[in-house]
Amino acid sequence: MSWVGSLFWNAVEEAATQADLSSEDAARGITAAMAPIIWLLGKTGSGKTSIVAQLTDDESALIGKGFSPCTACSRIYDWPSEAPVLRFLDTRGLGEPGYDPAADMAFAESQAHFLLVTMKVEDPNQQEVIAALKKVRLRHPEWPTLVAQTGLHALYPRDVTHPTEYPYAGTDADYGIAGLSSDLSSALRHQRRQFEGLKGPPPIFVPIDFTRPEDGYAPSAFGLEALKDALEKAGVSVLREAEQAYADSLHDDIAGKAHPLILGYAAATGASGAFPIPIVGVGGLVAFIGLMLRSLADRYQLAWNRARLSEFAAALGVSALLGIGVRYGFRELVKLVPIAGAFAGGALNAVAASALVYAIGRAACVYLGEVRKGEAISTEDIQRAFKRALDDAFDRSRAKPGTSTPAKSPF
Ligand SMILES: Nc1nc2c(ncn2[C@@H]2O[C@H](COP(=O)(O)OP(=O)(O)OP(=O)(O)O)[C@@H](O)[C@H]2O)c(=O)[nH]1
Ligand SMILES: [Mg+2]
Repeated sequence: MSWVGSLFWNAVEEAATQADLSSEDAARGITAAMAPIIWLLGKTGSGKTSIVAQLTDDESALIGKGFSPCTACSRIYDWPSEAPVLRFLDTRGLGEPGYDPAADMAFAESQAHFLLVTMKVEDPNQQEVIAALKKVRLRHPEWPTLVAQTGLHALYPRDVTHPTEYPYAGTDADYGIAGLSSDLSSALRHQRRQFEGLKGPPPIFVPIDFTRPEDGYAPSAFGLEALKDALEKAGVSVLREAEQAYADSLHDDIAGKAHPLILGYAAATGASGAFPIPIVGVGGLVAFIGLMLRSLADRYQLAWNRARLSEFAAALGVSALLGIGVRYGFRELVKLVPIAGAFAGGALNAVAASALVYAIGRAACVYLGEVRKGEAISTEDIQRAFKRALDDAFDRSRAKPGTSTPAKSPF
């Protein structure tokens, strides 16, 4: 057995020791533990749950009818649910008479990595939200903060609908406001000014309008793409990939259905960059590969054994693994080569680790698919899937092949 085969074997053996946990529960637990949490903060009725519903397609996200506060206690939504790469912490709205948010705020602050503040643009009275945010930022000035300014059409002149092109693009605090109706532009500006003096970098503002179909505004999720772009810009780089994985999971083939799972493990491995989550070491990486391989085999209703792992490792090819490592200018893969039965110590570059997990997962689907169908194993197909997945991951991390180690986690 090659060293790659032994590596996989050890990893899968290790995963088997956690047999009391189903592979699906393990995937959900591990990925959720590593996924960044976005905290929705705002007054009651400002559109927090509407944002969660739009971004996650989760039908259990209950949106208020506008008469009374809707979300009564904090709830975490996992996206995608089977192996989350992102989590949304929806909270009870501020500003209800008699509600002291101190305990809920402390809980949210202990969980979150990122803030998404919501405010209805027609509501100038945001002192409570701003005060809460300022306190949080005093302790966490580095937390990326997005401000969704919601309910735009409330301040449109009579008979005006949404512009055909989203007009609020740009970088400074006044972006996109010039040329709008004066009520709307002054309301947007008034809210933005209240963030002056916030510790840490200024927030990113995203005007949106998520209406019900019967309101008659098209599109009903005006600004949704801008919100996703802003989330990506602020460091939530996994969002688009998670959407793709989710779309693939609706397909009929097992590989498509397994995409979120692979992405979940890859993202969990590479969680770093914008979020203060520790990078897994080599041991962690091997464990993740083992758990992922076990989950994938379960999906294909197959089990790994020594022969299959050897075959898969041989198809992948040690030279392919190491050759790709050199091509991308990272030497991290060398740390995986066991020296006298033990791995070289040290943390692994999160980008390399995460790309590697992703690529092994995608290649394993090709291998397992062929085994399941009883087809001859195609080394070419397996290597092609592996290389394509690695390329995808590195494209996303904006690495320049052969130049330097990529700076940004791909997921
Ligand atoms: N026009 C408009 N209405 C919105 C927008 N976002 C939410 N709404 C509406 O505002 C109401 C409250 O929305 P929710 O998403 O439940 O607000 P919330 O912040 O979760 O409210 P609580 O759970 O009470 O704290 C609903 O009727 C939504 O349809 C928006 O961007 N534009
Ligand atoms: Mg709500």
